[in-house]
Amino acid sequence: MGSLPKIGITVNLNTGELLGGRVQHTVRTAKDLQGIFRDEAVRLAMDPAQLIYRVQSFLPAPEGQPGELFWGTTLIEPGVVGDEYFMTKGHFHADRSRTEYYLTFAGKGALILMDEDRKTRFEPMKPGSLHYIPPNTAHRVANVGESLLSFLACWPSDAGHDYATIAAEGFSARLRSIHGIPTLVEEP
Ligand code: PAN
Ligand code: ZN
Repeated sequence: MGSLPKIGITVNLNTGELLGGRVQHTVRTAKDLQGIFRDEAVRLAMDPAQLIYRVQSFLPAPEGQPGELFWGTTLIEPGVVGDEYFMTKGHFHADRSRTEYYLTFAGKGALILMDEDRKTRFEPMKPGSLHYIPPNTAHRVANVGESLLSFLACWPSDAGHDYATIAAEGFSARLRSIHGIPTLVEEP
């Protein structure tokens, strides 16, 4: 593999995939996403091993240590659970002041953002679109296209991940395919 940069990682510019020995891999299948989708019965009827998304990350310091930056590429399969697109769990950063960038490589997506007043909005994602996640903002990504969606994220090493708040309270709105159009629908 020619000459690698010192950290031993290259980015595939078509897909955003990270290549190199220090990349950590996380896989989320249907069985890992209990309570994430609106229609839990549909999720339970799916093959538990159905791949929903993968994360490839480069974490050059212990999580929680201040001053470093982390990189991670997320690859979300196309598909739906009922009328909801395959999507990430979503989280706030444990340190609410910490921000993040997402850069889309491939596919068609939606970055769903909810502030601490529970106001939810989304930004369309397409190859080349750069997104800023402000402080105090929960974030999750849905694949609204028919091919793999991939994006690269960069976030501070002391951001941390608070999944519990979303697990308990969810987002205030869900992105659903209504007549084939991605539409944010307020939760009752
Ligand atoms: C991303 C996310 C990644 C997976 O790297 O962690 O897209 O989403 P979940 O963590 O919600 O499962 C990021 O936002 N890091 O902070
Ligand atoms: Zn994040």
